[in-house]
Amino acid sequence: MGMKAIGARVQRTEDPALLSGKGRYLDDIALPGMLHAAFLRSPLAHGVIRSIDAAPALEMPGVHAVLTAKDLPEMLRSTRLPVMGSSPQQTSVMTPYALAPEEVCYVGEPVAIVIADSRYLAEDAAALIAVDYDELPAVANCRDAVQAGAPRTHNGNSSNKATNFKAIIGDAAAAFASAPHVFRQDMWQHRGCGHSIECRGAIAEHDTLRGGLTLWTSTQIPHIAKHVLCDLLAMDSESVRVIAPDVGGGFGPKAVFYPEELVVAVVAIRLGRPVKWIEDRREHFLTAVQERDQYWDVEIAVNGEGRILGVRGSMLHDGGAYLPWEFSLPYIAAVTMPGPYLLPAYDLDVTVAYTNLPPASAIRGSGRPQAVFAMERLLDRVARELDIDRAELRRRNFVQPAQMPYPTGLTYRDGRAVVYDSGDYPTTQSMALELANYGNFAQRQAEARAQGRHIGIGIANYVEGCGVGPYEGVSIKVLDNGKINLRSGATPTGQGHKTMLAQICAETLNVEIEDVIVTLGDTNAIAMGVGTFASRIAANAGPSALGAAQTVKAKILALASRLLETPEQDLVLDKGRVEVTRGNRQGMSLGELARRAQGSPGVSLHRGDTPGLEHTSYFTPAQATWCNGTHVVEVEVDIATGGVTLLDYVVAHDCGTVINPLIVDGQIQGGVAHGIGNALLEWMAFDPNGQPLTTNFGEYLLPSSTVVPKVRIAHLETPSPVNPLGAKGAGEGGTIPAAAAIVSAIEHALVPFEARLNMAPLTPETIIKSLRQSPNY
Ligand code: MCN
Repeated sequence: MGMKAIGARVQRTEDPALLSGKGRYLDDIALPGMLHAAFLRSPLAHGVIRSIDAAPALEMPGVHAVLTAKDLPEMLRSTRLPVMGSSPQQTSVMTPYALAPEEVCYVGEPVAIVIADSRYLAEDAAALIAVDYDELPAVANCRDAVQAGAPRTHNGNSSNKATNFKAIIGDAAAAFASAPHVFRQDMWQHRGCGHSIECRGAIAEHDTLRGGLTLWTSTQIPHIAKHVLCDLLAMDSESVRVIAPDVGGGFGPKAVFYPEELVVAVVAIRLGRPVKWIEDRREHFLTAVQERDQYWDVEIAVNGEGRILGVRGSMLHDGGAYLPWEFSLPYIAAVTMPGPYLLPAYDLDVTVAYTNLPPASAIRGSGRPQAVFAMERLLDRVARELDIDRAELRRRNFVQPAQMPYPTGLTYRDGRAVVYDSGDYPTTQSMALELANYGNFAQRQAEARAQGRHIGIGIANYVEGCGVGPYEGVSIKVLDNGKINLRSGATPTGQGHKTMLAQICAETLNVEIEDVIVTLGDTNAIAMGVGTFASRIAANAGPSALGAAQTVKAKILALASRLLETPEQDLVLDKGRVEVTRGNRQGMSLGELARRAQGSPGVSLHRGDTPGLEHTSYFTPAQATWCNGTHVVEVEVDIATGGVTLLDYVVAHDCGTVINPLIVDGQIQGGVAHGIGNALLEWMAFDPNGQPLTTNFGEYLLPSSTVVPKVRIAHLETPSPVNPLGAKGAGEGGTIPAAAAIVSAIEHALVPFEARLNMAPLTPETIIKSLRQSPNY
């Protein structure tokens, strides 16, 4: 009998080691002769470097080198880092140099690296380097950046606008001209960071005999990192190996290859000794990518029943000083805005502005939380103005399951149509409402109000184009001892990929999950890989694991059939053995078969056979697959303090075939925690000169266990037709609509005060400020 592992609540096999201190994170790695690095960083948000005097640092005992931009190889002095996933030549936007050669464009930009016997010495020496800057005016807000006469964020740039584009469906002007109701709203979400437990870090070792470079880095994208290193160091791909050891969280910021990773590699090659750099939390606040600053000014046109006729307006995106993933975030936001709703007309004008703030790139959700916030806040406005229940209004506007696959009318940047592959949005919402007891909330609210308590309920729906290509691969090999080796470019940062991939392999080959040995996050493990972001691993590596395991199974059965002189249909693969189902059930173990498949010296293999029981499969999806969900949240607002308590949090979620419900539940719970931070707490503040004001966890608040409720989760499984597993993504759906749902709930709690809340995070001060505008307060 086959074992059922796909869909089972399998405990994560990686956890016992990680939870008992046996994980191997970057800082656990110590190499013989290893030196330590510290970076000297710009104290200015914008300035020109006049001179650097590193002599006092170099004179310090224990200091081995100080490198500034002019000490780097010529290529790195003149070449900016590539946009992720492209080659350097394709870079059309501002990206950083390895070390700032002349101009610094945000506080924290690396200016020099010091290498010493210890990190302590390196830090002390860095403090001795004298840099003479000419300070230039800084732009600390994207709204300021696009004003006429604003100072330039980068010398030589003719404009602070990085790009301007439109997202268009149908004829918005016509839709608005004849619309019975039009409501306009501006909205804003503020900057935060990912704040994984483990900050960034890199160790580089140059093997002087082999000429090879190994970079251990706390990254989500080892294969992309390898490409960048090969390009910028002019090394061939056989000479560079990138390894992500255990990674203590990524959340987006580790899906960028940073200058520090490159510079650490350069010095390791230069000095012929391994070099380690571990980012501290303050550096993480200053220099890891951040996002969410977007200003939306949009209006919605609806008919008398609240059916959407069109949405139009503008969005301004803060790109920060550099754009490591070019315009991905604002594009994703623009394409996500229609959500699960029928939107006949749409005209969004998007501007991306540079500022003198840390570079903006994906944080869990990647532009989608802002778009969902904009759409859901507009719908709440319509519901209020037309006095329609918020859930009912949404129900009237859903794309229906029978309309799938549904082309939204939008296109991606490469011209391909945006098509929702599958999903049942009305059912997802109904499941959430039922679980949340939405039907009798009015009664509960009335009772609470009678007691002087202000409770409210909020709803938000989302769709997410996830599982994007181009591919992710999986190699599966039967080892001589019968165990199975699985290798992939998937690079977990907490998602449980080892368990998930082992489940698929174990079910297909009918072996125990523990017998699948998984190697991930190492460019030597598999030739090609892409990495972990965009909730793409389940939908890319998952089908690859299935494909590779199915091919290996076919090889096993074909070989066993020949060796056992039995037709394949009379064989069964079970518990690591192939057995004949009839007679004396003779058979062979997988280990014996693996050895036979490798052949013997001098003996020809069977004609047409390839040696070994192994196969590599790269699944290449034809398009993104679209997961969806509904969040319903209940809050209580203390109108004296502006404090918000989350009383209940419900998520109904559809990520297609759920490979491991335990992991998906964990992903949703963690994602919601992240969304709660975005909704209520996480505020990366800068002064008007671009100086960061929140650089520790006393100033920048993360949600703790006392804030985050246990999320109650319902699963709907609408399998995706895009991949043979039917899987869609689950890694970001917890975060994407959270701020929209929570702000909706707070506004609902404050209906007696007619509070209008259109930004996140909503701090107690903001809530009180809004309440004070009410004559009822
Ligand atoms: N899964 C499943 N069935 C599905 C979909 C997913 O069982 N149909 C499970 C799989 O086990 C998979 C996990 O959920 O390992 C997440 O899968 P997927 O949605 O494909 O997301 P990725 O593996 O590509 O992970 C990336 C995603 C992103 S973009 C961010 S940001 C994020 C996240 O995952 N960062 C995380 N989850 C995180 N979780 C932790 N603990 N730490 C982070 O840094």
